[in-house]
Amino acid sequence: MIHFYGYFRSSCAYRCRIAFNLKGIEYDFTSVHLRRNGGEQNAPAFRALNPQGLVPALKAGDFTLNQSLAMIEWLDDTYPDPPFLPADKDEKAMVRAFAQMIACDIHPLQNLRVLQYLGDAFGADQASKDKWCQRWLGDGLAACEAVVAQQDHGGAFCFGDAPGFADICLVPQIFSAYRFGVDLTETPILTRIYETCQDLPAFANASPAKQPDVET
Ligand SMILES: N[C@@H](CCC(=O)N[C@@H](CS)C(=O)NCC(=O)O)C(=O)O
Repeated sequence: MIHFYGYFRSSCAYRCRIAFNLKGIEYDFTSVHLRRNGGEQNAPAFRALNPQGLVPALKAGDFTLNQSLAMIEWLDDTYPDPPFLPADKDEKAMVRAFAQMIACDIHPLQNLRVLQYLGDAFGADQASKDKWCQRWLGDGLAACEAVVAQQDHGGAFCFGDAPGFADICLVPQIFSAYRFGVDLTETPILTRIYETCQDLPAFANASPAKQPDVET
């Protein structure tokens, strides 16, 4: 049985929950509270699992893994059906590039430790932090919209007619964008894909509100 360490509000954990659900894989879950006691992700026991002190992390027998994109690809390799990536090498690279736009270039700027540091080191209040997120998420998602628009878009999802790696990364990022008050009027394709995904149980059941550790 796979053991998954996450947190209801973590968008990287949200990606993995969608991936588990799409594959129909059950897992044991431990909640790592990112704010309690200075952040449980910083406790030595969790750092032994992931020295970065970030969720998610995964354990399968003696095998441990961090980094949500690596985890999603590991799941895809371990349980190939349904596939998350196209077979064609060029298309596969494009989907990975899209996922990395979100995971490498957008998400890190909204991360809890970054926002905490803006407050601690520069005195940024909540309104300033929201403005920071709106700036970087807005810019990043505008670029994602342009990439998806280049697909000559008739498909229901980012790259075609089945949900995959790109959609797994997109949905939590749009969720965060709503949370931080990002103006999404200029990203109609992405928001349409987000809404389409909400109708699928694999995505809907992965939402933060449905997790056992949710807090209101
Ligand atoms: N690139 C990593 C990022 C992981 C990450 O930043 N996780 C966030 C939650 S989404 C976290 O644990 N933040 C805790 C902190 O900032 O202290 C991944 O994709 O797994």
